[in-house]
Amino acid sequence: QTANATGSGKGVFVGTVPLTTNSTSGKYQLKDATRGNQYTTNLSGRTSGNGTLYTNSTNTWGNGLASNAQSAAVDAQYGAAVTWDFYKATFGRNGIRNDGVGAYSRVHYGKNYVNAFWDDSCFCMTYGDGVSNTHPLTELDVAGHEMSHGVTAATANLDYFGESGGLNEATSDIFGTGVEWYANLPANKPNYWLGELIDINGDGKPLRYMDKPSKDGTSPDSWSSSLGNLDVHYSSGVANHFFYLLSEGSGQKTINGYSYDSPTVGGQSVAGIGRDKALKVWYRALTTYFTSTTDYKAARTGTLKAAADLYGATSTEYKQVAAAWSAVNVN
Ligand code: ASN
Ligand code: ZN
Repeated sequence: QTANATGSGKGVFVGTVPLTTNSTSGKYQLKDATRGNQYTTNLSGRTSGNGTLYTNSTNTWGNGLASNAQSAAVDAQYGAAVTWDFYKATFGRNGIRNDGVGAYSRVHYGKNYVNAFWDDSCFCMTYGDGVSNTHPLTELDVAGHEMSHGVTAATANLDYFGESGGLNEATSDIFGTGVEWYANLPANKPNYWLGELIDINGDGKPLRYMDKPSKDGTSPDSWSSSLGNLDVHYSSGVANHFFYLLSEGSGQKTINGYSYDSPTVGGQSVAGIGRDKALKVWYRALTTYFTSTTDYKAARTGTLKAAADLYGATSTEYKQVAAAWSAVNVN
């Protein structure tokens, strides 16, 4: 006899959150039958295999410290749950493949592994424990980023190199950030930066900045003809910047306690249409117009078509999509 139960977890980054779990023969499993049976396993430092499903005698998980092996699992399981809810609530999408099937998460991958990744072949995401095995990569925007690679694979399937690769990466950053805003956790105030809590470079700084990608020291703020030569995690910056501008508009802003000063090409001004509409434009473009070989020029065309479908070809939304692309030199 298996039943849904409401537990409570304390993650490394999410703080204290509710978790839907399985109650079965006197114990609990970190598995969520209300969201496609998504579950989380412990790899205990291994780099292969499915890992061991987390079980517990009580329905209270983790203690917020990375030294407790359940804490990163709470982040991962909660991240998968909120990502599921974000796609459902924002786009009406029923899971990564829109088929109601959940993905699973594996934590404690390898030793001192400073990355996280999605793998379509296992339909799962995997998190390392970071430097000294004490900085797990389980932040919410990372979870949303990795799961969104699964959505891209199931839809436009953007090739993971050149400009299409940058658009693939940006899609994961855009929806990963969308997940963070959707969850709106006190322990993880939403913002337009990626990985701001995980200290991935050991300097306390975020991994990427959507408002001004060049703040990472490498990503360009606007398009040039050599963009496609960059690693996809840098060529993504131009689309991330487009998304920030379309959501919030150009100029100096303080949002939720975070300060942004987003540069634009030629001083092009952009009036933000709000994050929710910007997300819907990107999602419709991804699922309707983008293909494996879409480049930045085609992304402009595809998002304009999406905006015309959603809001009309004479709408403010349509005009601001055009303005935001022009502001990052995509014409
Ligand atoms: N964490 C990285 C990403 O999702 C892994 C990779 O390089 N593909 O982009
Ligand atoms: Zn990625």
